Amino acid sequence: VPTKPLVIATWNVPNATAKAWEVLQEGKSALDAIEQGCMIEEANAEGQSVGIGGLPDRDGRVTLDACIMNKGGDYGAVVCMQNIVHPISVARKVMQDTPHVLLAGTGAEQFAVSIGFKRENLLTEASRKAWEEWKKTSEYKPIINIENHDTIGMLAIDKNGDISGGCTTSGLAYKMAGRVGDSAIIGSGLFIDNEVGGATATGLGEEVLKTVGSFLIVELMRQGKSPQQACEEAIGRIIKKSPDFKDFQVGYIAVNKKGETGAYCIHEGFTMMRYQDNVNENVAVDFYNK
Ligand code: SD4
Repeated sequence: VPTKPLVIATWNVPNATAKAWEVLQEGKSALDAIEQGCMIEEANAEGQSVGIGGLPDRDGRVTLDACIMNKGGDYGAVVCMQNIVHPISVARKVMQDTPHVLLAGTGAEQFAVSIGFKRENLLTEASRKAWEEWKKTSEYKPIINIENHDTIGMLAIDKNGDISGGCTTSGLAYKMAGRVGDSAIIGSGLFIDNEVGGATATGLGEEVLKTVGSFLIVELMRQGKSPQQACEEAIGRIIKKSPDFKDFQVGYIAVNKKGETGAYCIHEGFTMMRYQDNVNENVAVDFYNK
C-alpha cells in the first residue's frame, strides 16, 4: 500500500527531495515542499540545466523557465527570464500575487526585482567555458541527455493528501535566443489535478509540447490508467509521431491520488528520485528503446 506524504522528482536529486520531505514532515503544504525542494537545485551551480550555472543560449545568455501548480489548480510561471536564481519562487509569486499566470523575459525579471529578488549573474565560469568551447563548432544537437543533474520536475503529496508540483530549468543548452521549452508550460512540462494526480516531464521540450504530455498523463489516470501505464502511453504518442525518436530523450514521472508512482522514458539513463516511507531513493526508469 503506497503511503503519503511523498515526493518524487526527475533525475538524481537527493538533496532536493530531502528538502521537500523535511518540509512535508513539518506538516507544511505540498506547495511549500515543491518550492523549497526545487530551490535546492536552482541554487546548485554544478547542475548545468537549472538555475545558476545553467548552460546559456547560443548568444551566452542563461534564460530560465519555471512553473508551479497547486492543489486548487492554480498555476504560475515565468519563461525566458534572466538574472534571477530562483524562478520557481518568482513563479509562485506570479500565481499568488498577480492577476496573470505567465510572465516572460524582461517583464518577468522586472516583476521579480520589484518584489525584492536580487539580480545576479547566472553564467558560471564552467558554463561560460563550455559555451566558448561549443562556439568553436556551433553544432546544435540537443540529443539524448543522461546527465544526473537536469531539469527538475517535482511532484509532492502532503499529509492532507493534497498534490502540488513544480518544474524548473535553464532549458536546452545553446538554444536559439527566445526559445521556450515545455517546462513552464501548463499541461506540457507539468500538470496537477488534485482529484486525480500529477505529472511532469524532462527531455526535449519540443516533443513534450507537441503532445501536451503531462496533461495527457493526468487525463489517462483519470480514465483509470496507473501512473506507470499513463507515462508509457504518453511516451508512445511521441514515438508514433516522431520517427527520429532515436535521437532525443523524453522522460515522464507521475503520481496518483493514492500515492502510486510511475515513470517512463525513451532511452536508458533517466532516473527518478522517490522519497516515501522514510526512504529517499534514486530509481532507474524503464525505457522504450531496448
Ligand atoms: C526543455 N525540457 O527546455 C527542458 C529541458 C530538459 O533535460 O528537460 N532537459 O526542453
